[in-house]
Amino acid sequence: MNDAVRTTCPYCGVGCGVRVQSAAGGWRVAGDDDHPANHGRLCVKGSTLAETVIDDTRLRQPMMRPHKGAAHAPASWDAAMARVAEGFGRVIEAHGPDAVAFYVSGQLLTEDYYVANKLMKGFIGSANIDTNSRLCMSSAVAGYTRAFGEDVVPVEYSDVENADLVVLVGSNLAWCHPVLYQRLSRAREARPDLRVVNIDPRRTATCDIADMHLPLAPGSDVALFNGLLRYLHDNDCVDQAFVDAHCRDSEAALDAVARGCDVASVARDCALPEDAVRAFFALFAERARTVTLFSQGVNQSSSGTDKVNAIINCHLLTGRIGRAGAGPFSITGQPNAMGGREVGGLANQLAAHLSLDDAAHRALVQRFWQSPAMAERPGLKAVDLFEAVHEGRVRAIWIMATNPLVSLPDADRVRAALERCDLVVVSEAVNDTDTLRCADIQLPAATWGERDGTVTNSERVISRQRPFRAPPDEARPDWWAICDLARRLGHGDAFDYPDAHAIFDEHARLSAFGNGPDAEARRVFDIGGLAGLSRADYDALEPVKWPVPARPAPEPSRPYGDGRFSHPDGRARFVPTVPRAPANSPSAAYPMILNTGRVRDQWHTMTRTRLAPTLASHRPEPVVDMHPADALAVGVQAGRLARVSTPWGSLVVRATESGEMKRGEIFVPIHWNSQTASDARVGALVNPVVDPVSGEPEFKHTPARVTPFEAGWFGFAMARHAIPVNDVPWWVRVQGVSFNRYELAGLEPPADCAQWARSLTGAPRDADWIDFVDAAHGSYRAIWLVDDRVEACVFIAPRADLPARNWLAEQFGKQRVSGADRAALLAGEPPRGADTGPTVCSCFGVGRCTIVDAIESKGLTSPAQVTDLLKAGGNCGSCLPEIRGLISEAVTVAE
Ligand SMILES: Nc1nc2c(c(=O)[nH]1)N[C@H]1C(S)=C(S)[C@@H](COP(=O)(O)OP(=O)(O)OC[C@H]3O[C@@H](n4cnc5c(=O)[nH]c(N)nc54)[C@H](O)[C@@H]3O)O[C@H]1N2
Ligand SMILES: Nc1nc2c(c(=O)[nH]1)N[C@H]1C(S)=C(S)[C@@H](COP(=O)(O)OP(=O)(O)OC[C@H]3O[C@@H](n4cnc5c(=O)[nH]c(N)nc54)[C@H](O)[C@@H]3O)O[C@H]1N2
Ligand code: SF4
Ligand SMILES: [Mo]
Repeated sequence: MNDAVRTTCPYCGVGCGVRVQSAAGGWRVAGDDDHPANHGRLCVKGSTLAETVIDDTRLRQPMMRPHKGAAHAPASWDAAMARVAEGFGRVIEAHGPDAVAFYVSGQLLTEDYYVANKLMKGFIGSANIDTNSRLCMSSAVAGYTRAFGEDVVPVEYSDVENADLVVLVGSNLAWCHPVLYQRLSRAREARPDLRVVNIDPRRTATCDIADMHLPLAPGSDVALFNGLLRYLHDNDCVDQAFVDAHCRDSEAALDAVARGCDVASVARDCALPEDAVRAFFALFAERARTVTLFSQGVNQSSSGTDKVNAIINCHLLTGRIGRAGAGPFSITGQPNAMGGREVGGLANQLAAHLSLDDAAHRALVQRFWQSPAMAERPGLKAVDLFEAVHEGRVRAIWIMATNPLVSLPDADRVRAALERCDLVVVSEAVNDTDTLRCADIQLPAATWGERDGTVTNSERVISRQRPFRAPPDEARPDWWAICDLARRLGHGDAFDYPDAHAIFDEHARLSAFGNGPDAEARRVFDIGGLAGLSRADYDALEPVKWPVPARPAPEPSRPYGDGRFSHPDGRARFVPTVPRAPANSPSAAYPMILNTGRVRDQWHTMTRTRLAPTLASHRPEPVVDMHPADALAVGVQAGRLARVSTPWGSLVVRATESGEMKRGEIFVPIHWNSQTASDARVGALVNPVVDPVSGEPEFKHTPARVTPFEAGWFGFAMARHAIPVNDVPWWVRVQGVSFNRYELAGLEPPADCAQWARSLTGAPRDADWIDFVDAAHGSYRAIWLVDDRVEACVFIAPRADLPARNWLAEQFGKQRVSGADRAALLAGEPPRGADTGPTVCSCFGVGRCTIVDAIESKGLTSPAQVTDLLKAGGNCGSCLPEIRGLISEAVTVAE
């Protein structure tokens, strides 16, 4: 790939390098062998990026509506920005700077993020800029800051590989950070002595490489790590020299765990067997090279910040920090979550790791920016921000690169808030999202493939995102639109950037301003060495890990490798932590605990991943996953529909029993929204309670109830064209290669199925329409052919067990269907052996039945043999846990 453009994947915080090249009719995306995060590897989401570069679904010009409820009409950028500036200006003048807000995203590039933050905090003079990172790792930011005096992640990917023990806490690494998971998995194969412990109430795919799984009671992590702290203390694992020289407040933290934190109490509080707790503690005690890698099971909790500090306390006590193979590692979710932290994107931060609470820091930044109006105090955190919009305290808001109507807790209240807000501006890449529907002004953003700038991944590696195509029509970079508002508000001089490079240069200079070993505002984040790059050097910038000070240290410096932390006295702080139960406990009315999170092949609110047919095949539908005994108790059957209700909202999805759930706990994925399903926006159900320190919502723990949804009929339709399903009571849309699939259900079956199906699919009267009414079973099947090619098919039945979709999908790939296929189509039964089953390996499209057949007929006993024979698992490896599961199922059956 000589002429390939080197850029980075727009999905997760692993931050893999990709190479993009034009190919027949589109693009070819491959892993970048030279990128330190992935060394050429990609997961299935990265590998299928080319499928998502589609102009049809893009927002391609600014749109405005004259008033709420009116239709959006195209506008010029000039007219749209004039209205944004007029609206913001009017509100600021009448109600002050705190009556306006930006709500931004860890999916902005650092350059976009920097100017948004500069405009709000230094020129509008308010700190009402918060980001979706509030929902993501703000607890980690708060925990690191309390402990170290600065938000610094002192771990890198090689530490995960070089550790002797990796403790995963609240992280489904196999699905959410697949390339790092593969690196860990290979390290474990190379060094069988490396141990992995997975701490998660669910038995996730990540358990595949875990030597030990602790399915603790939801929310009980502080109790577990407090117990560990006491155990380490009682069993002589204290690195006293380190604690004495580099820490403070160890006594207070140890005092806090002196009572009630013995193994027996911990086991009770975490609902774990005593032996398991003891075995984990002993493992941790004996292995000096320990990385504790944590994610949303820790952060998204009303005690998230304490969970983080309970973990860090154990690392400080044992001196396992600032050394190779050891440290507390908050893995970031979004591609530029780390860049957002650098520019101070949260409402309680200032740029360049400076503190908004510190007058000297504010003065420093004001000097650097030459700003007229610095924010004096922290702004509103995400949940409070939208509450303020609801109350009318914030009257104009600009939302960028995030979809809060889907991703915030109590999301219906967020919709109500936006509906009553004077001015809602939304910058989006696509032309339909729940949030965009509420916008008064829609601004078309350039997105991945078009944007130019930098991102920083979980291990602090800054990489370039480079464009390989022009933005469609009027789409423009976010930084450009922000600077345009700044100009219109009278701050043109400070926002006169010709390009992203100029912004990066200023960001790099600010990081070095007042910084240095003995400077007034010393901090680890320093990329002064990247200031003054020429445009050509910036364009050619290789991935680089910060800090990058102007005068580089002789050795690449590992944060806190010298034991000097960022607090003014150079010492890290132990933070005493006391376990707290989650905010709301299950009750008689809401007896279950609703946990929410991700599936392997979808990204957030699906605006990009929903376009890739390959990604739709692994988990095509939203589900509620539950324990079979709970399902039985509430009268819900796997494969049928269930209603999940909480005090905040409800949804209806198919029930499933993956075997991963404990009794009393249910799991619903976060991805589906009003564009992809009639009734599956789980954000509407989530309790809006937040952690008192970080303001991060408790997404993993809402009391809930599950009841059967008594559908009178089930069905599905597949069609080459989009069909209007909005009048069908329940539907889910799934993207196929050359068709759309709609799963359907309702209460009363249609009176005349044929007429209903024809009108649904839009088939003309004289269509080649073949159908079959099975009166005995109350089912109906129809196929519509155009020139012997399948145009659409519809199946309706009183039961949920409808024909296999995968085989039918293949018929859409054929130019002509044969006579035998026609008969099979109508029967809804594939010819024997033709059904490959639900997809397991998305990369090579290998189905469950194919794999099970091979395992059984060839007697395969390892995933490697399956890969050799069928390729499955041979690319990204994300499906290896499932393949291993199928092998062990086959063995169990054979036994
Ligand atoms: N495929 C995919 N990958 C992604 C994303 C995506 O949308 N799709 N999003 C990215 C983003 S932004 C993020 S933030 C990351 C998130 O990555 P992860 O945090 O790994 O993913 P989640 O599924 O949100 O939650 C992780 C686990 O926390 C567990 N958990 C729930 N409650 C508790 C608890 O009380 N204690 C403990 N110890 N565990 C608990 C859940 O059961 C779940 O398995 O993923 C990133 N990667
Ligand atoms: N229930 C529940 N809710 C959660 C979570 C959970 O675990 N459970 N996790 C939370 C977490 S960790 C996160 S990170 C959030 C994520 O939630 P969101 O940030 O709301 O999700 P995305 O779908 O990533 O939204 C990004 C939007 O930006 C648009 N976009 C893409 N590129 C660009 C661009 O260049 N410019 C602009 N202006 N727009 C662009 C996309 O089309 C998309 O609409 O969800 C949070 N919500
Ligand atoms: S692990 Fe997958 S989603 Fe994450 S950056 Fe790499 S290729 Fe992209
Ligand atoms: Mo996230």
